[in-house]
Amino acid sequence: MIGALSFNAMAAIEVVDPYARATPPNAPNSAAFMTLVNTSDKAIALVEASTPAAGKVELHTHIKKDGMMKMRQVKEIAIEEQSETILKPGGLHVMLFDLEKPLNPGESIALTLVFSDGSKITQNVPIRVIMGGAKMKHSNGSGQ
Ligand SMILES: [Cu+2]
Repeated sequence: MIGALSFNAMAAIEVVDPYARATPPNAPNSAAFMTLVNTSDKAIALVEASTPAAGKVELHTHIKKDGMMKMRQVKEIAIEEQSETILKPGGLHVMLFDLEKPLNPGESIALTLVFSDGSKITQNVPIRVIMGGAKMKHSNGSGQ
């Protein structure tokens, strides 16, 4: 029975219900969200993400500072063993800078996620309208 051994090596992380925020015509940035499920018995971290739809992709979180929610770049997003980490509006997210074109609801983008165990997942991420998050601002944007 050759071949059964390595099958699970790439499946330690499962990407559940991914989605990206739809943008108005001139918005340069957006974000992607999802639930990352770690089915393995060791902690794994999301360390990198990329998509052809954006010029630059970063991993971000929100922190509350002086009563204001601010975004901050993080080196990695940890997913503990036998656990899940939720990326959602107002929390952890995959930040998409310098969009190639507006993200239209009903379309999707290809998002590649790289994990600390060396595995890589490329996922089709549907674009959705997300209410209530339009006030997100970045201090390190291009200013346009
Ligand atoms: Cu962000």
